[in-house]
Amino acid sequence: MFETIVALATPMVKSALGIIRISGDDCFKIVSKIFSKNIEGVKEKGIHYGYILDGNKEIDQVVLLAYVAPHSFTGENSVEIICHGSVLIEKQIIQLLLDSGARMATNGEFSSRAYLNGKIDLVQAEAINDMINSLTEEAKDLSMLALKGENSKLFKPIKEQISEILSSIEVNIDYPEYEDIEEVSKEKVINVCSKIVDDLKDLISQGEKDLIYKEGINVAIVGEPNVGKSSLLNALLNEDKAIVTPIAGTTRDIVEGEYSLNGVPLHLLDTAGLHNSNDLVEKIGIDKAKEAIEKSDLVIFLVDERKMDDELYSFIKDKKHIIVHNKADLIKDKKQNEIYISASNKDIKPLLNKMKEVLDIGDVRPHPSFNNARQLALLKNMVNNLNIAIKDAKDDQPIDLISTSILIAYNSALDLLGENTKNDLTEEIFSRFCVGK
Ligand SMILES: Nc1nc2c(ncn2[C@@H]2O[C@H](COP(=O)(O)OP(=O)(O)O)[C@@H](O)[C@H]2O)c(=O)[nH]1
Ligand SMILES: [Mg+2]
Repeated sequence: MFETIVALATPMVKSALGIIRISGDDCFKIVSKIFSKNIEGVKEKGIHYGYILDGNKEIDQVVLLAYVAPHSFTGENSVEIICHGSVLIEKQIIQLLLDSGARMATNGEFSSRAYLNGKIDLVQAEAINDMINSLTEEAKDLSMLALKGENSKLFKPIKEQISEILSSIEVNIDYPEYEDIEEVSKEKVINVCSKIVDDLKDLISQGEKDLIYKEGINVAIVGEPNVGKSSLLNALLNEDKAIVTPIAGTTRDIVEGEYSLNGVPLHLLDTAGLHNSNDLVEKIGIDKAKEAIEKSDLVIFLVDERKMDDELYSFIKDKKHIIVHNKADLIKDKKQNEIYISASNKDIKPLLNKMKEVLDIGDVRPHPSFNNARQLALLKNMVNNLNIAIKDAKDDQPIDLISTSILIAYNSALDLLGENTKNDLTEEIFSRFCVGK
């Protein structure tokens, strides 16, 4: 029994059209109460044109899409009302639906229904959320593959292998008297589990690499006053976002910007030049610069034709960093293997190439990967437990002890795809979704 839920699927702002979604057992009955046509008996999905009514009063002229279970996103009877994009109309229609027996959907409840009704697995459900939150096209392409089920397809054979070795051990434990059942040797356990661990490790390293497409990287641009930090930010953003002047100490607050490096979102932080200052505002800016360095994953340490300040360098040398010489146009003696750019001339390619090298960013072709924290933690849990099983087998421990670790790994495999129905877990996942999705 699924209650009928309603939510606005589009943002609540003035727009050409708005979409209101309704799903649940009484969906058609409830909608019929406020629609100029009775759609209670529809047997096939269809488009209906008519009026939303409050008693006899016409509220809006709408197009209504009716989806008959199980052929809908949620797997239930569902309706999408396409109304005019007035906030007032949208609120009125939703209120009428609530008065007629529907209730407001919670975050991600439509996707959660799709999962509970077996339309998608948990990895696919997460992909929908990831897709909506993607910052770059590449990140979106990765999520699209997961949504299509490619990730799950990649993982299922691994899950099967864990299940097979586990069940062959358990048969041995449960029916030791049957002689025709082949005994599972510890050597076989070691071989099979080692192979699975290798496959899992490949998935983990790929997923961890792809995490950066979703989460992005904080890059702080750091250096003495006037080396051209703000000019570099502007060159990367291709706009005059930060103020550039020949006056040292121009940048006081942090100026931020987003740059897509082959699809990896870089959160750029242009900082105040680091030096000893007596100006209060500039001092605060310098403290903020230090904070930005702390939270950055990569520091671009900018120097110009002047001598590099070693004291300043010692401040960032333990972070992942790239030393870049700016104002290449003014530098005569260029050293080999050093990076020279000219920010004000937008000549920054050598820096982009170096960043790709340091961050290991190639030209990505979309490929299935498990790249969120939940998925990676479960894959690692499987590796840990299979490694325990391997070690126990090598130490000639009893087979039932070995099977305990494999069972834990198998449960994690089920959790990954959401086949282990634990509501607390799924509620937590879907709460991160938007309402209406
Ligand atoms: N010749 C030359 N001047 C530059 C270059 N990049 C920046 N500048 C100049 O250096 C000065 C300081 O630049 P700015 O970006 O404000 O430096 P910041 O204090 O590090 O943010 C400005 O006058 C810029 O026009 C460059 O590549 N070549
Ligand atoms: Mg500046």
